[in-house]
Amino acid sequence: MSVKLKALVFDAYGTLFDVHSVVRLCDEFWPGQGTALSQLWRTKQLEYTWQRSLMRRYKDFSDVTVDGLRYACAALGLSLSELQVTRLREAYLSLTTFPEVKEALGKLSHLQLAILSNGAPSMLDPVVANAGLRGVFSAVISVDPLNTYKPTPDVYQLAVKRLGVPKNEIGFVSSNCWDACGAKSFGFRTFWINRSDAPVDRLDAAPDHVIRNLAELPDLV
Ligand code: LAC
Repeated sequence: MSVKLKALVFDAYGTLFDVHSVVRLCDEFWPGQGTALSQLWRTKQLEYTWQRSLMRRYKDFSDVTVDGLRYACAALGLSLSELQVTRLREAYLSLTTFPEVKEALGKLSHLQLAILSNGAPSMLDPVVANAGLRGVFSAVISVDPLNTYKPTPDVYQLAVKRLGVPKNEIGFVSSNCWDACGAKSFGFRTFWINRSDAPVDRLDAAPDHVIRNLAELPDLV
């Protein structure tokens, strides 16, 4: 029987906020290329967080995101103006939430709810506010003070410290399987939102629960 959870900590990008909601603007700039660009952009954005963490060359997530965009455009042969960089950087501040997010969070309000994200505070605060979620979370925690990225264990420890809740009473929710595995390896009870029916990452720290979307979460906690 699992310990009763006191808090739920959510990943931001891909879990609450749909990073691919930029596809429409990308398609406006480069017709027909939006989906391919958005996929490669996200892939490189994440790779750069892992590579920079290993290299100990932290740069904040807003700049890493732009680096991923520049790479993806170059790889796809798309010319990218500085105005387009600015527009797409801004688009990250008003990403849409997945359709079930607000209702699911409403059903979880008996728990302490928080966000723990790679995002810089200058990105997280606006995206949370623009989605109308400001009052929902007791803490919006960024990796930024640590100058490193997930899945470094120190990052997950930030949530323990900030919430004042022991790690075995914290549930961690992420659609990024490697993030759910990192959180499991650290000691959280983990919920992987497997939106695309993907296989589990082979990291010897499989998530405790695998669900299709956040609507399934309230029945499990
Ligand atoms: C985040 C990335 C992993 O929000 O999506 O931390």
